[in-house]
Amino acid sequence: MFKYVEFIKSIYDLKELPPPEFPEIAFLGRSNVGKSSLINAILNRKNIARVSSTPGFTKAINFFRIDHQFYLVDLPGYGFAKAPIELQKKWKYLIEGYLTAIRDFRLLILIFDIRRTPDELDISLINFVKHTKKTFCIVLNKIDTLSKNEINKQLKNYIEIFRLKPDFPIFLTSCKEKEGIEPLRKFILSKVKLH
Ligand SMILES: Nc1nc2c(ncn2[C@@H]2O[C@H](COP(=O)(O)OP(=O)(O)O)[C@@H](O)[C@H]2O)c(=O)[nH]1
Ligand SMILES: [Mg+2]
Repeated sequence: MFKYVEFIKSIYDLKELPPPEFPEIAFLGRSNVGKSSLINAILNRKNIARVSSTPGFTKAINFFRIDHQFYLVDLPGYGFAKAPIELQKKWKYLIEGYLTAIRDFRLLILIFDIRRTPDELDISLINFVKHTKKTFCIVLNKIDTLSKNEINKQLKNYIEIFRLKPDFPIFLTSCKEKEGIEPLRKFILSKVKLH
């Protein structure tokens, strides 16, 4: 369990990135997939990352430092249909800039709502992430909303559509029921401690 959580800063421009003094674990997902809820669940905090009932666009990258050991990086959500084109450009600039910057980068956690089947936007994101050669894993969240059969069907869909290898790390979680959180926490720790 992670004990000590410090908010470091919100950045709106790549010039403001904190020095790469700690290993970094980043979270990325479409708006409303439960990214904030997942960060809260992993840190066992009620509202470190703000949970919203209406999907909105945060344009900042938020840095938290966990146990004086690593940065948890909350990346802005994407795919919000009503986002103005300027904001979409800004998102691309921030994400691409961050993921290609020289950092002690350890893991990108890509979060999806398991009820949604990936579309072109998700596929292009995965292709971009593969292209950066960063280590990443996938979280299929909101499993409490589906039956066991439906969960397996969607799991298969994701593997097929994203062309993932059989041993690719995929985590099934419910932030609502606090299910599947511990394995993800352990995975994060294993990435932070390496090197
Ligand atoms: N049923 C269910 N709802 C969830 C789960 N995780 C998050 N939510 C809900 O999904 C909505 C968006 O969550 P939020 O964490 O703000 O998503 P974000 O936009 O990706 O940061 C909120 O209403 C959450 O309560 C989950 O595992 N199961
Ligand atoms: Mg959020």
